[in-house]
Amino acid sequence: MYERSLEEYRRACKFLPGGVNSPARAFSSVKENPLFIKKAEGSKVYDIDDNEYIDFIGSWGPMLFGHGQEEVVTAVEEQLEKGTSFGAPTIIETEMAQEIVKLVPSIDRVRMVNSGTEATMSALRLARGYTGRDKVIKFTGNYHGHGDSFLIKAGSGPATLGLPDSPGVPGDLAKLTISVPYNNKEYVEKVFTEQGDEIAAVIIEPVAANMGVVPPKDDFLKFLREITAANNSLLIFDEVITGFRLAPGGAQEYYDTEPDLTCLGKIIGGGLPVGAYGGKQEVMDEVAPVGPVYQAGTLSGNPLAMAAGYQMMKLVQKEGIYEELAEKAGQLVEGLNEIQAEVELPLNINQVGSLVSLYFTDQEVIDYETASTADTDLYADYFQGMLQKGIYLAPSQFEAMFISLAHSEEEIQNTIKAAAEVLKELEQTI
Ligand code: HOZ
Repeated sequence: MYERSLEEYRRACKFLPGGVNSPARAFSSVKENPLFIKKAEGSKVYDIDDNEYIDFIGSWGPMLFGHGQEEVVTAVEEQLEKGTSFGAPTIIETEMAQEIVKLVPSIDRVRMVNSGTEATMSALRLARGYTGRDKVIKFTGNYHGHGDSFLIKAGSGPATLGLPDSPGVPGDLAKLTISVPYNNKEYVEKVFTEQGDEIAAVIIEPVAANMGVVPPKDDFLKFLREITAANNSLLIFDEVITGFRLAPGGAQEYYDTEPDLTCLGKIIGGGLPVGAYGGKQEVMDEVAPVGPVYQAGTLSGNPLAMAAGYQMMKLVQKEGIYEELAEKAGQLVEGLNEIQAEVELPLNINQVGSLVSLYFTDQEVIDYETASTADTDLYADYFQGMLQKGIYLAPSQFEAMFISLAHSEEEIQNTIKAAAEVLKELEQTI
């Protein structure tokens, strides 16, 4: 079924570390070899063995409207004719920025970069430059890309591979990152009481989506807003996943809490490499060339990425799309809940908007500690069973399911049916 993918994987391993360009793509934790994808369309991906799958990875988030969205493809094609990169200002950068500023109220000025990692690294440098402080609070199991200051108790690939702290991160730098349990106010308060005047920023995924999906507790984000303001620290929302996924204004609109800085990526590029960070003018004016905090990039604001992103910014303003996304995800979750009631398996489901996680644990998942109680072997079996039935899930218990507008009701029902069969088979094995 996956012969050609296996062949290509073996060849890739001779030239690429682990055969992949990002560890999250390796299927090691689900005891499989990665599929090599040849094309994608709407809600589907197709591998080089000609297998067709309903795709719930969606390129790890950007494909809010499914693959090959018409306006996005046309805009990229048109831009290709004109040139792929100039290393000079273009009008489309301003237009894109203007849309972001319009949609995300906490952003007055935005700087385009090339990835979510670059956005978070740059936002932290800016927070350090602006406050004149060095320490940062992050949350255990949150993943902010692979910048040195963030590979401390990180979720996503590091959690999947059991490498939450990476060698190569200088110990002296790692000491400046204080890792705190997600959703734990007392812990945050304690850190601020002891070291408040040294904290440049608190960075958070406002909905954690790199240890599976974990919503913030009731007023946790508002609490962070208050405690950072009281201590003259900045609040950074890493909205690389949640930006334009939960609402046009992201998680900050969804939870009505404004950060000082916001990091974006994924959806704002419609599948092209892009990232961005932005915030209030007073803070963003510290960035070069206006201010002294240096950050730059040859391909920043790349015209192809901006052309795609601009169309995405227009599309997310269509009436009713977020309701439709949540409804689709709700149908999936309703189906999974029904299965959960029927099978004797430790299962827990989290959903926020179009982000869903099925955890193999009987504990409510509220942070990394509870997420870690999930049985990753059971997830691996579930993943393999679903794959055989044509459902392409993230190859890790600690990643989200991304529902898109391209998923039809029939595909959602087929996914539920497949999950029921796989989970009932799994029940027999434990
Ligand atoms: N943030 C994504 C995983 N949660 C990125 C995928 C990758 O690291 O390749």
